[in-house]
Amino acid sequence: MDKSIKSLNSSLKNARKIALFSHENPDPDTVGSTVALSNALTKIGKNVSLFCETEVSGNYLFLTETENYNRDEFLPENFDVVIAVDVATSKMIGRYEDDFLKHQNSFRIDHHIGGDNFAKTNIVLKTSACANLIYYILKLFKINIDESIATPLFLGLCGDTGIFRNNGTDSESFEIASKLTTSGANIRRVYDEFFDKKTVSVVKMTSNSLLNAEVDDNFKFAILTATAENYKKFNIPNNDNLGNLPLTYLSCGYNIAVILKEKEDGIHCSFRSKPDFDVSCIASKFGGGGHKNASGCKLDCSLVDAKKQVIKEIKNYLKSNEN
Ligand SMILES: [Mn+2]
Repeated sequence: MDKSIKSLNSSLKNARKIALFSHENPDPDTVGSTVALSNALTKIGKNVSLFCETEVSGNYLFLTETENYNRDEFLPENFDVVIAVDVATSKMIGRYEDDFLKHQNSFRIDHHIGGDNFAKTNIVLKTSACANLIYYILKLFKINIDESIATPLFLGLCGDTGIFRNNGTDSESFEIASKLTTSGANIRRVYDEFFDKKTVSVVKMTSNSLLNAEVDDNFKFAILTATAENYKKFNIPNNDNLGNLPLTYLSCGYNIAVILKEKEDGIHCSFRSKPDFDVSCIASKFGGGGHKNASGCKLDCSLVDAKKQVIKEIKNYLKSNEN
């Protein structure tokens, strides 16, 4: 066993109270991996508390354990071990950052190679999802993986692989999926209750965004918007996931598609592209980043200004890409 995993093993053995942290604006991998680890530790008699800067709600509630997030107060001295799960940088744990960093027995379990090693012990492995790493760790610790652990891990794996479609998907993703299915993962519930379930208001909101998309047939890109007015009109909570709307325009033959979401703290941009186009170059112009074909950034300006700037950078990128 690797030194950092040994250290986690002995810390967990001696611990009574453990705090687990998911990253802000949570995605299925951080939530699924955290809940799975929590269920595993609870099974071996530990007292586990879950924390996330952002409310974990909506479709995540099909995992009933998500109701346990932020139920307890985070006082670092009350916990023997603190663990950040699928968190690349300490900033991503939001208001808990300072107290987490002060803790003497902190761990980070993550699959982002480029992240900060902000915990006292960092367990980092490049895999398609943090869920895979949690699976390996639980196996090493000889904890039986049952449905209550396999289902949230499957959610995490599906999330980070775009349901086994994106560039991060590899043979290992399918191997872990197979093992989780054997362990009793309820894959039907993950698809039906997390990925496919929508409220009528989300259907109306997304239809509106698709209908009002602007396309550039010359440069082959599409811009979608989710306006604050429509968030209000269709009564969509700020943290609701509108799904992967830009993909619809990629399937219509556009090479780059972006959705601009007008939220309280700024304009959230989410870019998607065909394999030969690198949208992380565009997102990085605005201080964002991500993957080659799926990237994001935030702009602190009006929706109109954001749109202008984004269109300009997409065109610049496509022009330079031509040569
Ligand atoms: Mn992840």
